[in-house]
Amino acid sequence: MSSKVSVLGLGAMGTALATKFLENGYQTTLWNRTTEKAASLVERGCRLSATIPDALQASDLILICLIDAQAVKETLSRALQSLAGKTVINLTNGTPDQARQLSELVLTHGGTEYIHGGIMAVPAMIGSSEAVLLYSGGSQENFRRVKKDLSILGTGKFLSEDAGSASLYDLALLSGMYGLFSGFLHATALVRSGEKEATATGFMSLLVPWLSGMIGYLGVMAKQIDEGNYVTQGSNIAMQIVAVENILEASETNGVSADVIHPIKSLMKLALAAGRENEDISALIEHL
Ligand code: FVH
Repeated sequence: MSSKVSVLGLGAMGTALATKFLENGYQTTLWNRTTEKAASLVERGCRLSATIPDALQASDLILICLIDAQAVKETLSRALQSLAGKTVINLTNGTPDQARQLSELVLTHGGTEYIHGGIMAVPAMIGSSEAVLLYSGGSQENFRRVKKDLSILGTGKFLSEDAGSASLYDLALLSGMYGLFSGFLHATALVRSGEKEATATGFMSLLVPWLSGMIGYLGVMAKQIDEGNYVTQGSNIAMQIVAVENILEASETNGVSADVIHPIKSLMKLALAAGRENEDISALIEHL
């Protein structure tokens, strides 16, 4: 366990991370491109580094949370000589390949460890057990050395020694979330377009139980996918495409964009062309 940490990046998330370390008694050193953002944390006891090398030299445990991988690369490239002996935890969203490239950059410049993290939480959740942080890269043995430090931020899950693994799962989980949000937005727009009095909050009493039921069905679909057996449970694709076409027609009539619905119709058409009319919607995975 370390008693010092340097946090690079003081956006909404970096600030939440630094706050938790400070509250847990760590000597917390900060660096941010825009130094003014550090003011309130410095008032509370954090140290502010004027340069990136200074921030790296202040601690052996380095947390990075910037907007994207390019910003991380640019930032580290200005302090490569200070990476030796450092354990770098990069919590910046990115692709698996970007994580692997950053891992190589850190390790070839003498870094002790590069661990990539995917934060499955919003800033207000940081520090609670509901905040799940996925980690990968380095060895499980080395992860154990920093596990206690990282537990301050939330529930940590080490996935694999491949630095890209945490990003893969992070992006996959976000993909699920954006699919859900897209459906919610379209459904709400459709209801509001057809009912003058309808409100988004009022619609929740129908939408939430419906989606909860459908979430329960994901387990059935997952089993079908794993077994490669898409025999319908009663809702075949030939029937479902008719409903999707009706959604598209009603949306057009009401002047609601159906941009988020069109892709599933395209996939259904591909599945039908492949003779899958009697299969379940899980079969669409074969066309992704
Ligand atoms: N906030 C959230 O809900 C999500 C939750 C899940 C994880 N994400 C990821 O966390 C990364 C940072 O997100 P953030 O919310 O802190 O983002 P911002 O508040 O926009 O802060 C961005 C920071 O990045 C710095 N920055 C931007 N460009 C550069 C650059 N070229 N060189 C150095 N630093 C750069 C920016 O600095 P400044 O604008 O204050 O000077 C902020 O520190 C992100 O990957 C999320 O996907 C958050």
